[in-house]
Amino acid sequence: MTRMVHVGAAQMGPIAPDESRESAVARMVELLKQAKDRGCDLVVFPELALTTFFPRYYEEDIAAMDHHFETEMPGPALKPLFEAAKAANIAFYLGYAEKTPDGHRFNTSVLVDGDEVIGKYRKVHLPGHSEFDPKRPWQHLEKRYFEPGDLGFPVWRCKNGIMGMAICNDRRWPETYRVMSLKGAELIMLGYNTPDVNTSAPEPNHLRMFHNHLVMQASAYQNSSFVVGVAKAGMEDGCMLIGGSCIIQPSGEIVAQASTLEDELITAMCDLDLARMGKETVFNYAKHRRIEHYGIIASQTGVELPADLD
Ligand code: ING
Repeated sequence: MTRMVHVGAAQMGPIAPDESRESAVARMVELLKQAKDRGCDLVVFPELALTTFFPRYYEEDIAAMDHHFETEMPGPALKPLFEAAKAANIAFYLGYAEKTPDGHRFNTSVLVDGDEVIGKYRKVHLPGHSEFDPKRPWQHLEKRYFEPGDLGFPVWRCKNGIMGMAICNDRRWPETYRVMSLKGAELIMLGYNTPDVNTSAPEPNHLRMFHNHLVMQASAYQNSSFVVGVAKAGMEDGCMLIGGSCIIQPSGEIVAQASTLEDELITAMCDLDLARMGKETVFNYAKHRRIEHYGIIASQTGVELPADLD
């Protein structure tokens, strides 16, 4: 029996700083309705899908950003989304800002199936900086508002497959996908908010989208899994965020890609057994990996020149 999953990538356009959660949720419910009409089984929403990308603003007291955080999942404003997904028998990925009861703040995603939260992930790779940087046109203060994720890279069974989650900058780090594919992941889903301009160093603009797809396509191939990348896109309070949401198959080919910078659903029928060929041949880890040579990947953080390098 083939294991087909009809996947939807629900890209969202800008969320204004003063836009309510109810408004963002209503937009997501509309995208879910479109997904239901197309027969989707799974829908992936963006990173921080309930609010504007608030790490672009500096606050001396980070508690001033607490209105952007969820203290429970689902909170009251989220109920329509959970109910619509359950009624449509659609599992979904939701990115949001999480504040735990003991006061820890994470950039988080949940995997929800049948209105149950079956999985939670907290963003490990936080880009940007923690203090105000006057040189930047916009701040990127994820290291100020969030702690690094403390859950590792878990995977879960969902819709007859083994699925994993990541968030935005995580997609640029090969370790993210490798840990999950070493646990059997066949589909890795992630949301992103990626400014169109690199505020940390001059970079030709075309590279933003090139790197966006490069890292997800290469990682889909090198880990023989589907990768679903979903943007919060468009001009948010004067800051342009790239689109380019896509569904990528284990060959590394993009099978569906968004064409707008707005709320847009793209879908693809994904045969999870397509991941099997790579896992059993070219990327048969058990047969081909030589871990005796990989040690410093996990034991060394930064670059250290070998002693014999003069
Ligand atoms: N955004 C960006 C991302 O990784 C970034 C930050 C962009 C870092 C480009 C490096 C280069 O897509 C988030 N939210 O991580």
